[in-house]
Amino acid sequence: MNNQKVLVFGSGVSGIGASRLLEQVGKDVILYDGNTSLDPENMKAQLGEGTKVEILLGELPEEVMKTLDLVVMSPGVPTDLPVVNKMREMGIPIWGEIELAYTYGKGDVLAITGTNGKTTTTALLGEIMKNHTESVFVVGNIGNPYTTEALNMNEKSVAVAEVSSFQLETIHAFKPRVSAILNITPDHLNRHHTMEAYIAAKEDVAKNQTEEDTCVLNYEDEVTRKFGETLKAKVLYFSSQRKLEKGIYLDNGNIIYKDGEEVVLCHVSELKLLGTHNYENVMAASAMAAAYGVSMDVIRKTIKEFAGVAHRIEFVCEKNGVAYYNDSKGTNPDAAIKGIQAMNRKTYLIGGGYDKDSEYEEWIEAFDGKVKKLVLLGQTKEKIAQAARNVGFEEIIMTESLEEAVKVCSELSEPGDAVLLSPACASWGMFKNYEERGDKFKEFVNAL
Ligand code: UMA
Repeated sequence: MNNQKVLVFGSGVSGIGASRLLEQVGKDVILYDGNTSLDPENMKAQLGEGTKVEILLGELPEEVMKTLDLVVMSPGVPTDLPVVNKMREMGIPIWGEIELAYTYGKGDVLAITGTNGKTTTTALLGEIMKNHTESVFVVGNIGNPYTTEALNMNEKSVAVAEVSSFQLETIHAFKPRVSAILNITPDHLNRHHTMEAYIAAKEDVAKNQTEEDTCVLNYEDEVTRKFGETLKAKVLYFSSQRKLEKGIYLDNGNIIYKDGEEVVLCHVSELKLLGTHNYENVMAASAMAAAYGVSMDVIRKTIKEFAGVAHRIEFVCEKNGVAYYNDSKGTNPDAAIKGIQAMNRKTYLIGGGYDKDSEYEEWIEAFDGKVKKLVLLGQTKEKIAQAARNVGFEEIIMTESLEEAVKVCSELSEPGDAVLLSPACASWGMFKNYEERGDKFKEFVNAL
């Protein structure tokens, strides 16, 4: 890359990572952010001691634009802002942080995109790869910017990258050895404007892949299934609904990999992850690993051990035959519906918290006979109790704290039951954030 003067647009974790990388490879860097209330000193501190990165806030003057050889966009900055269009018209190349990291990173890339399940699949594939080889980096939308790790990679490294549609809008040469699109349903339409544009951004994950690469796709998603027919890369489908001629699928609860002969990876009851959406994530990660050449033994061992991403239907432990799950990330009724749907045992459900003006009836209707007691706490407990009665659910216990809720559940539950924290509410008022709430829950459970 010969470009000398580079503007990094956006000063969040992504912009900081990109600026540091660029500075390390000898570029003149301007870190730019539209938000004038940011503190430049704080930004300098994040960039590290002795940084020469110039900081610019507010309007971006045209005189500055004229000096630029390259712009590196943060994912959250829309690519059709007037100022970005202007720079494009001036002929300045516009890259995303993924393109930048890919340019300087070494080794192979395994990239995961999709509307739902990206983070779990990325984390699981990261674990599989760590059990397969030494130098593995789990990066991207998952929260660890790819740019932060790029210069630590060598020829034998593997980057397992979660890539969002925002990040894919600004790739050019980015070419994963193995890619996956898990599913595509409407999301982020305020940014992409149309479903077509959103789909196109996701599909770009495979645009530079060639015959020696593989793209893993969901056979049960019409969009991704059809996309597979257009690809140069090898395609490996996964399906939770039917047997496939070639690929990975669920058959009577068994996860089967078929490339010629059928290999049983495991039965879903051997997994710690729960719910069909998670079985799909397991299949996608396994298919990607298999396509990369990881042995079935390593895949099998890792998928059975994987307890999920922290706070998302995370398996905590089993005590006295009762399985405890932490779904503190279930901060709204929609997310909490996924939590209860994933349970395959009778469940003591802990809910309630900060009031975000949500309605709870739909959540309670999704209990589907599985909830033995709804154990409530926090500001919303009366409101949820009322919603429950409105839809004919009366099995309610009121508590004063999370600790008390855990205690009540442990006393009432019997072997074979589950206890699930999936509050359908934010944690504020009782905890700093959902992470702290989930960590406390785990602490109370482990202390039982
Ligand atoms: N900014 C401007 N002008 C604008 C918009 C934003 O100057 O018009 C500035 C803001 O003032 C702010 C900065 O841009 O200072 C924020 O940049 P950012 O939104 O790209 O946020 P980062 O902190 O850099 O985090 C980004 C991803 N954020 C988004 O895509 C919104 C993170 O994904 C990602 O983990 C991180 O890079 C590392 O790669 C988060 C996310 O919400 C988790 N992703 C979406 C999702 O998962 O649904 C796509």
